[in-house]
Amino acid sequence: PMTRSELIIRLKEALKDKRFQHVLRVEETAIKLAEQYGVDVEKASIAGLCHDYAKQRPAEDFIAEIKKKGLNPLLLDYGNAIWHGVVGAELIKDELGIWDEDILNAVRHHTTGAPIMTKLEQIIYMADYIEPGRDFAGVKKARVITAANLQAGVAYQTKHTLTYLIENGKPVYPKTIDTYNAWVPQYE
Ligand code: DGI
Ligand code: FE
Ligand code: FE
Ligand code: FE
Repeated sequence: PMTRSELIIRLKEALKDKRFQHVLRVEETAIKLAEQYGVDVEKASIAGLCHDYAKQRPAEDFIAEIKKKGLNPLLLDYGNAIWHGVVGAELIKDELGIWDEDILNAVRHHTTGAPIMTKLEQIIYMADYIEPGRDFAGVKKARVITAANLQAGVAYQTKHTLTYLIENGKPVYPKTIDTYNAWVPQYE
């Protein structure tokens, strides 16, 4: 398997510097949350590093992968925002040789969340949202809530992201709504 430093080299090649710096901060945040919440720190590190591996790939790469792997054709109605996690996980498997399904599911669900998420998946979902470079109204509150209760953090992000999508007239991927229904009424 690939070492952390080999993975870093591949990520530097795949990403612009701004995005590369973001993944380093997501890794650091994910490691801290993993230590706090009793999750495998090694998996948190690798998932944090590779969660946006496919972010800068052209649409044609994702469309080819959706067809090659027989993924849900509904994906074709969306774009990079949805593809880079769900389809990106397949590219990570093919190109980086990372086959650990816990890590791949954390990548798959890092943008939309999912109704059922392991603690590792919750950690990557939250680390991406609250890493120290993030600066939006509500990020401080998101950090405080996540430090106190991981599930409440997931609910907070899910509610705010869905609100943002609706206020801006963006298409909502069905899984994003499923995540809302599973987390917000129960954990907010
Ligand atoms: O890749 P990052 O920028 O680090 O973060 P991300 O993968 O969490 O992507 C965040 C963006 O994805 C954010 O602008 C909201 C958007 N997003 C989340 N759920 C949906 C969505 N966009 C659409 N169109 N539909 C969704 O359901
Ligand atoms: Fe992302
Ligand atoms: Fe995110
Ligand atoms: Fe990210």
